[in-house]
Amino acid sequence: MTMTLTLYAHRLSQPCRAVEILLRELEVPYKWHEVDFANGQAREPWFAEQINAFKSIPTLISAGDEQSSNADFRLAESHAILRYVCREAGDQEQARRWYPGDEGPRRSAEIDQWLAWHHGNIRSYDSFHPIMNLHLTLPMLKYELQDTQIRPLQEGLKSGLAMLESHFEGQGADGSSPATLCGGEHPTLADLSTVCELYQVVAIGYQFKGYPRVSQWIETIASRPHFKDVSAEILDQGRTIREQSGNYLELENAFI
Ligand SMILES: N[C@@H](CCC(=O)N[C@@H](CS)C(=O)NCC(=O)O)C(=O)O
Repeated sequence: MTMTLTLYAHRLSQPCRAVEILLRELEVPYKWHEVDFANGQAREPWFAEQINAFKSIPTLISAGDEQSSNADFRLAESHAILRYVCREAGDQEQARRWYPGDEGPRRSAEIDQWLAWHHGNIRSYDSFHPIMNLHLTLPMLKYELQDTQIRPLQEGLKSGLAMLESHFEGQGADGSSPATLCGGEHPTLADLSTVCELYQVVAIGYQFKGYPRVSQWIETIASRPHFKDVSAEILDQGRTIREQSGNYLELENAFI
């Protein structure tokens, strides 16, 4: 990749972290532009007009080539960005491990399948932002909101975790050797995207006690280079919530 890339993102956003970790893994140079999405910056008119009409981060912009008057190339949706980065990265040997593209149509299709499942399942039950709201609300409302807003998400997440656990069990992962979603030692985009999502829950201090293979898989992916650096802010945010939460979050027993 010889063009200049700019990543519009924020490190408290799961899809943004997945893209940034991949850029670093593949040693693709990029400029960083932080978008204060929590304060509504992605919803401002200039953002929709100049950056991304979907009003979301991450957005990746490849600067156009002035000499041939090519326009900038703007791409939204993390899964599309992840695949694009793999297709364009200079180090194709490494990139194909994450996503083989035309070199491995079946493996790529399987990765696509898990990415789609991640968006429709694991991500829909992400409880980080509701827990953040809970953290900021009045103490008298915390227990009530925990029941009405957090528990239903956790129940939904449990069926996804059970699916993953039995998938790994079927692959023969015995809890001592690392497993990946599509088999083989090297993780793919599917592992990266899904683990970045689950890691938000781990950052708060939740333990997936009933899902040992899933826990091991998360730990394996999270111990790769760059993962913890890019996750430092979500870990800080999670720690603050945990330290000030008292016992109402049931960190040890929510996922048994
Ligand atoms: N499907 C999108 C989801 C992106 C997304 O939800 N981004 C959130 C941050 S995590 C966002 O941009 N929120 C801005 C807003 O709601 O104003 C992707 O994978 O890129």
